[in-house]
Amino acid sequence: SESYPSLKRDPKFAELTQDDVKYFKDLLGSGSAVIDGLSEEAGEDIEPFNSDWMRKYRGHAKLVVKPGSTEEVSKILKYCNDKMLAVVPQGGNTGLVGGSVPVFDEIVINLSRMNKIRSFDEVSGILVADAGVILETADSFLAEKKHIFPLDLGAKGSCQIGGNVATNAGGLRLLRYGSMHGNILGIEAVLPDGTIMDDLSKLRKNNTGYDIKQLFIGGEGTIGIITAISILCPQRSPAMNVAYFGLDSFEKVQQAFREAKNQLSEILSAFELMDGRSQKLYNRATGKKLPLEGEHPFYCLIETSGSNTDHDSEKLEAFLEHVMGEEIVADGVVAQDQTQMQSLWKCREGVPECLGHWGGVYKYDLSLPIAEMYDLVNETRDKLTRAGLVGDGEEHAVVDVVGYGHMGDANLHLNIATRRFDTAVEKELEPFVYEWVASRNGSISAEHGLGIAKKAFIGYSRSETMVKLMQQIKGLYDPNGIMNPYKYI
Ligand code: FAD
Ligand code: 2HG
Ligand code: ZN
Repeated sequence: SESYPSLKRDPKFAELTQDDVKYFKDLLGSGSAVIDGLSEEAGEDIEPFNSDWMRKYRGHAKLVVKPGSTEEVSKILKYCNDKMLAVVPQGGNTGLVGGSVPVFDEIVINLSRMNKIRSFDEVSGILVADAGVILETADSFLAEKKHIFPLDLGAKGSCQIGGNVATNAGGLRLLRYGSMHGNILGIEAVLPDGTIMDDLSKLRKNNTGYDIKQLFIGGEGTIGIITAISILCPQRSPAMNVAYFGLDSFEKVQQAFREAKNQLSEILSAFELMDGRSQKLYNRATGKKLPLEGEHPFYCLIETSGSNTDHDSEKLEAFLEHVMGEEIVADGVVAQDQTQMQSLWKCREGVPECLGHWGGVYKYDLSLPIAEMYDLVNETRDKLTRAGLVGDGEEHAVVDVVGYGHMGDANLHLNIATRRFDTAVEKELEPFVYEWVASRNGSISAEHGLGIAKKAFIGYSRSETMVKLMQQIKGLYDPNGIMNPYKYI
């Protein structure tokens, strides 16, 4: 691969032939369900499936298949397993660790045609849906039924619920609703040999042996393809409030977080962090005006959701009075309507996209002790500055170093916005960032997974014993190693 000169294609995998393509066309029809890169005219069409959201990782697949049913996924995998053809499961291709695109010529199995809601129970709140349903579509469907998908993230318009489960995505409301490991009640998946694993349970409680579906949650497509999920969806809160604050120090951000938990308690549904630099770059890249007039080193976005508007407003007002009175918060604004709510949220959700404005972004997604979270951003910025890499002119590779993320989950997103990917920058960043995180017993991947970007660094967060156990599981489910090779383990 161009991105990874040190990796070699594993010769145990077969190369795609015209006969293989014929098999898939016979199975799926000759329409758009098969993109045949062996034929000349498909050259352009196959490109989007070969490169990731950041345009950082590029593979060389010559075939994309889009199954329309679980049975078709089963037939595709069985064929590939028998022929030793390597595959990559692909959802909305919004993953941030290069896991959803091939490294060499792996066949892309794209789930976008499997996009049906199968059932919804208004009493239990349990949704059963195909893996390829877009997250926003699932949430809009649930909104009509006064329910909410217990996950929300900036890529909701493109990512798929199967991809969300495969990455165990965390997102903006984990603080309130918890992780996929708790909310997913059942999974239907296809194993590499074509076996359909029907574990699409709708039970909240089921202590009958190992909970095998958990291996698929965050499994990043390495042991099978998720074809459907069953998920517990909470009631949608009719009362929603969003507030955006400016704060003068990270100490004050922590105080505000404590106060929010204390005073807003069960109605608190998000507590997000954005540093001043991330907001400045958001403004520079999008031209959108920031919500507050003055400049502050830190900003927070707080969301509340509850069942009673008066009750929530009373709590929020008391909270605001307190944090402003005690000078924990320097300035703030509360959204007055739906449009304002969305534009406040955009200042947080829009950050990952705007940072790509100048060229490439180096992304680190870290779990850290909350008190030390921001020290890493300062130290990284100082290190790159000392190396002469940060500045306004074209000669400087780095535009700025910013920190933002899910404060409520102690999950920092350290992003280095650059004008170009540059080995001088990389040398300053790695292994520095990983060592820093490991020395504080943090995680080098809080929510995005390992994919290809982070796979070599698993040892900073997991012991040899844990990695060995993972390898054994991989070997058990995928003895031929055809599922998403070169990644994860
Ligand atoms: P893809 O990118 O297509 O795939 C991701 C991985 O899952 C790959 O390894 C792929 O092989 C595998 N996979 C996909 N579908 C299946 C399947 N059906 N069966 C088995 N394996 C499968 N993540 C967070 O955790 N929190 C955030 O707040 C967040 N915000 C984001 C904001 C933006 C703007 C972007 C671009 C990304 C963000 N992400 C976030 C990254 C996140 O991982 C993805 O957005 C999402 O969860 C991936 O879904 P997808 O359908 O795009 O999967
Ligand atoms: C977010 O929280 C996403 O916005 C993306 O997880 C973070 O791009 C990133 O580093
Ligand atoms: Zn995130």
